[in-house]
Amino acid sequence: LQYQQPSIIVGRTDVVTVTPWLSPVVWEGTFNAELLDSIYLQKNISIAATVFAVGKYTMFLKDFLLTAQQHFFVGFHVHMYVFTDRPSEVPTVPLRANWKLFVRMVPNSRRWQIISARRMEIIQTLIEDELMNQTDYIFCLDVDSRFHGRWGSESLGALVAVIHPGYYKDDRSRFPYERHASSSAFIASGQGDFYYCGGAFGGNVQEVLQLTTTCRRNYEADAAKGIEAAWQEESHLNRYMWINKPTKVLSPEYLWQDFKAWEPEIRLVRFSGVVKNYAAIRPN
Ligand code: UD2
Repeated sequence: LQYQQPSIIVGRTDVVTVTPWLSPVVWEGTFNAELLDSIYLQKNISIAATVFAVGKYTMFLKDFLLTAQQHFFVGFHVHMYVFTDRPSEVPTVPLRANWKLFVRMVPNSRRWQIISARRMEIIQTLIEDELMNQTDYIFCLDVDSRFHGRWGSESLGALVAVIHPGYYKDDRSRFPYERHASSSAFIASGQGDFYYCGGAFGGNVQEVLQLTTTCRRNYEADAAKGIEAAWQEESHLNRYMWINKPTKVLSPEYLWQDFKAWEPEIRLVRFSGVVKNYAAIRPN
């Protein structure tokens, strides 16, 4: 493979590309996609992805799946797991040769907070029952989103978190972490690293099993005491990622929001949340 000589002195200087604990932060312009693909394709890895479409959220599946076909791990073995209570509303989309799509039933709930938070438990069970020793990596994604650009092997790591597009320039005292000390998702003002998205995270299946098991246990322990963290499983994920530092951090290119104008450091939006009418689509 012929590729451009890497430089040790010339690179992006407008953004931080490594965390203080020495994990890479992935931005456009920091990696060679062809080189990375050639390394990972030789390993013959498989990637699972989970997406939940419960209730009216099935309306987002078509765009999500169609754009994933174009941009998500193109050339790799991808197993996409769709969890829904309305399997008849899962659209038929033409799949790439090395793609498989699995549709799994999950119950609906009267509260959207529970639908969102229970994803941790369901992903834990999926890994324990089916993916362990079968799949290498897993990414867990929000369905009300679409791909616009490459999301591929540059995102692979043991434990992968995405910087939330809404807070990455803020002081950590302003992050919407859970601030009540009674919750197991608590992070005090003056603590924490970044604010990470609940809508996209991943890693190898062993690490994501640890993450989902811990977040589920903490969420349920809180619920038994009548406590719900400010942003449900996203709060528990943030606490987990603060204690167990991600080994790879994806820039907000990996989960932008369509209502936000691009900032100067954003050269490419790869995946973004669509604008949605919460009142019309959530159960309450
Ligand atoms: C944020 C997070 C989301 C979650 C939530 C807190 C991002 C971009 N989004 O988004 O991941 O942490 O805060 O709970 O970081 N869902 C259904 N049916 C429903 C409701 C939810 O299928 O009726 C699923 C669906 O996959 C959706 C996800 O749960 O993408 C998150 O729900 P949301 O998109 O309504 O949450 P939102 O936008 O507040």
